[in-house]
Parts: sequence; structure tokens; C-alpha cells
Amino acid sequence: MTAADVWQKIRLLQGDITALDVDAIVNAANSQLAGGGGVDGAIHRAAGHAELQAACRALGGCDTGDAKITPGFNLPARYIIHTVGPVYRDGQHGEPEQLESCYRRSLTVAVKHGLRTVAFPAISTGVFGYPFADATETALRTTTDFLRKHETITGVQFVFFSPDDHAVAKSVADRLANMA
Ligand code: AR6
Repeated sequence: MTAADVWQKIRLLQGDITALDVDAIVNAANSQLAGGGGVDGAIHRAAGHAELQAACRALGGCDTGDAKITPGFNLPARYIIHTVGPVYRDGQHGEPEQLESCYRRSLTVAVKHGLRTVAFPAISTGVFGYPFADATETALRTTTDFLRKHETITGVQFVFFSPDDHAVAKSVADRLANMA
């Protein structure tokens, strides 16, 4: 698949990821899969807190850079893929590789479950402090590389809660797509 074909499968949206009717939304979780604030809190509220917590507890946690799947319960999305991003220190402690791994592992889990449409939030860019533009470049590069090799995924949406983040992400995507 050419780079141009891959970019046709990518969409950048502004809004609330819990509203999306896709095969799976990705959660920016913590390594205990214990629930929390930010997008994790919103997903737990919308999916149904008790059911999702019970499903997460059965998974026994998740390493940074790894991804695990649960049902979507009350969400429009059929599944939730929980991934744990790095806590950003200075970028010299493996954070870029760990963030890449979050996107690669989440997409690998999606492929293994036969899922075709996936939506990501901006992993690690809230509480975990990853600089937004760098994180977005890593997200887009890793995802487009993955989609070139795995054609069963038909669409990946990147969902930004704030209009400012959405605008920055669009400019990062335009730059990368023009280089492709
Ligand atoms: N839809 C889409 N994006 C959202 C939503 C939403 N409903 N709500 C927030 N965001 P964060 P992290 C954006 O902090 O940095 C939790 O407590 C938000 O604007 O949710 O990976 C977990 O339990 C930001 O751009 O995730 C962990 O302990 C992005 O989602 C920790 O936070 C990610 O921000 C994970 O921190």
C-alpha cells in the first residue's frame, strides 16, 4: 500500500472519543488499569464504571507501551483497547520508543481481533506530560508505518479534545503527509 493510500485512512477529529461508533476506542490508561482522570475517567463513565473496572481487574495490569482489550460495554464502540503511555521526563528515558509501542501494540491487538476501525486519543499528552506536537508526530508516523503493512484496518481516527490541539495536530499531519 502506498503512503498516499495510507493517509486516506487517517482522520483527525475534535471532540469526545466516547461518542464514536467504531470497532475500538483506545484508552490512555495507567499500569494498574485502575481508572483515573482525563480520557480514562470519561471512558469509564460512559462505558459503565463497575462493569469496566471488573473487566480491567481481570486483566492484571498492563506494562507501559503494551495494550490490552475489554468489551466496550455501554459505549457505541464494541471494544476498548487500553494502553499505557510513558510518563514524560525529558525524552531521554525511552519515552519516544514507549509511545511508539503504545500505537503499534494497540493496532496489533485490533488486527488480532479482526477490528477494522480504531480511534485514538492523544496518549500521554495530558497528565503524563508528553509534549503535544512531538507525541502527535510519533502517533502519526507509527500508525502510517503500521497501516502500510497491515491492510485489514480500514480507518484510524485521532480524536483531540481541545480545538487548539486539533489545530496543531492538523498542521503536523499536513507536514508529514506532504513528505510522504
Ligand atoms: N475524548 C478525547 N480526548 C480526551 C477526552 C475525551 N473525552 N478527555 C481528555 N482527553 P490524559 P495521559 C484528552 O490525561 O496523559 C489518567 O488518570 C486530553 O485533552 O487523559 O496518557 C489515567 O488513569 C489529552 O490530550 O492521559 C492515567 O493515570 C489526552 O486526552 C493518566 O491519566 C490524554 O490525556 C494517563 O495520562
